[in-house]
Amino acid sequence: MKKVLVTGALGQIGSELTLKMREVYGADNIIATDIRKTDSDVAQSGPFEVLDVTDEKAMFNMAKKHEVDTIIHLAALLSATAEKKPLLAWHLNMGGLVNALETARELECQLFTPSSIGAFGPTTPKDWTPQDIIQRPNTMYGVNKVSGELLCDYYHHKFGVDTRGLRFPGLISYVTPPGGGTTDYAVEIYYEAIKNKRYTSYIDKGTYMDMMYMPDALAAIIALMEADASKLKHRNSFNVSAMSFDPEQIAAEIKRHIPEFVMNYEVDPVRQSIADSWPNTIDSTCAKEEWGFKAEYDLEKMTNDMLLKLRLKSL
Ligand code: AKB
Repeated sequence: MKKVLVTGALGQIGSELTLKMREVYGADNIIATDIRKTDSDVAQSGPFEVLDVTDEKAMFNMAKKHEVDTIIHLAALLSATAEKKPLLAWHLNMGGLVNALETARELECQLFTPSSIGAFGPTTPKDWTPQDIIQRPNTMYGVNKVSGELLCDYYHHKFGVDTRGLRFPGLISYVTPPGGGTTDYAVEIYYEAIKNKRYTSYIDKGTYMDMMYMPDALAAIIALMEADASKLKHRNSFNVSAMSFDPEQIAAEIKRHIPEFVMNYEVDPVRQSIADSWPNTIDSTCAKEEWGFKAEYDLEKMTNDMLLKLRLKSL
């Protein structure tokens, strides 16, 4: 049985992963932490502690106090916010990760941290982007993600830390909205479709990005962490994707359920240029071959579920 410390547990991934892992490993074995406390399910359904991931001693002491053997390090700024506040992003995204890696090294913990399609850049081949390929991102978030991937590999080779990671695409969920990401439009559109039957997209038509429904992302994290280490040729980080679409395609899918739905465009140059620097589609073959990655949801199945769950939530 695992004993896990989760950082950023109130964020988009953390708020669902914490609950899922409590189901799988037992509530008391998942120590949720975040920079603040709320009265959310995450804070109510098991141990919760306030933790600033940039405080190295506090992170080490927290992991030691709870005798954890696994760290899921999620606390980070997303791409659009990181572009607005690049130094804060460096400090939080890199400082937090180094502290998590040092804690994992000293306490011999397994460590997971997410990378992103943002780890690729404008010179990366855009279609079916392979696992191992040029990575020269031109955003602060991308620089953080590539550096993080390299650092995690370094801690594995140099110190034997069992580091594992996934290059996530845009994650879509009806539970906790993302904040400050480039792919957030693909979440907002569902909320607005239910509420106002219209959406103004800040990403232009024809801009393809990889996406994944949250249940597939949670299953992928757990499967990778449980995977037989001897089968892993890669570690940090695996390409994983479930679908790729542009704003027109997601709007068309929503229209099948809400025929009056209207899509408008007001392109945000900052987020558009980030999106333009990312792949159209990434190739998840290595994840499939090395640890059996499989996505259950495509655009149609995800849209059915998102709209159903958001309608139920709004009742
Ligand atoms: C973002 O848009 O910043 C994230 C990501 C793809 O890493 N959702």
